[in-house]
Amino acid sequence: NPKQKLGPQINYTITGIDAGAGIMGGAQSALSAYHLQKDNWQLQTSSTAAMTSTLDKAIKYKQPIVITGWQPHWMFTKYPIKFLKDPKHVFGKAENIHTITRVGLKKDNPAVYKFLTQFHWNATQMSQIMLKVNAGEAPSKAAKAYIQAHPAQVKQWLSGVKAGHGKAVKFTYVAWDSEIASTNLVKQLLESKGYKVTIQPMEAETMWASIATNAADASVSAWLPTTSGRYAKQYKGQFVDVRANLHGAKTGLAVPKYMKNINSISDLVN
Ligand code: PBE
Repeated sequence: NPKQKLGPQINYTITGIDAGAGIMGGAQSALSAYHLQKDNWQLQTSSTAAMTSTLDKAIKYKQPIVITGWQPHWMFTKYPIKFLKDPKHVFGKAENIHTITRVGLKKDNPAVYKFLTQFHWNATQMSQIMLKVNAGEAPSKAAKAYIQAHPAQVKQWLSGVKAGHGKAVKFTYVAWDSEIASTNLVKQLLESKGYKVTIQPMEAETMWASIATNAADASVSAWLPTTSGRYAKQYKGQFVDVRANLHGAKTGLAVPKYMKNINSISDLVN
């Protein structure tokens, strides 16, 4: 019933993900910036898997739901959902996914560093791996298939990159769907040049710490400037921000498109 107030229908609850995610900090800031706390709106901590499963059920029964949503992610392909407008820019304006390395990598491994300065793609391309992995395919297999299907792009990425002859490279990442796709692709690309690549999933905070302390060489999973902004600030000078490898990422609150009267975070107040 669209005339009914939204809050009571969903217990004033925004369905979120893991507490360590930057988007949860954004959602918490949104609660205060849009004065949602006076109505007792709250942010529920869970996991990406639990959130998307709750979303799946809500959509199935056409029930209202408010989630923490982001792109690139298959939730926007699989479900008819929309971002809520964020006129106060609590979730930032432009967000990109960056490649970062430890400070000494450029000197120790110029070829891999060169490759990292050349590696970039877009959300549509990333989705080709992400959707297959969501459908149950092994990330390494999906990454290999991407490489086979995009020879010209692969040639550019690897242009002038010297062979590794077994040299070890260690990537760290957070096991978000987008980063599972990009990190596995980078692994396959560098392995095709003869590098011995390990990829290690960890919490966001640990990922940044391991780059800053030289425990890992690089990561392609830094969402900046807003989502992981606090880590970039904390470790300023202790990592190298190589480049944005994907432009046009976005985080925010999202709802199913059938919630026609809810288009902005400020609409949650009524
Ligand atoms: N995410 C996916 C992450 C960055 C990538 C939006 C869940 C976060 O909020 O930290």
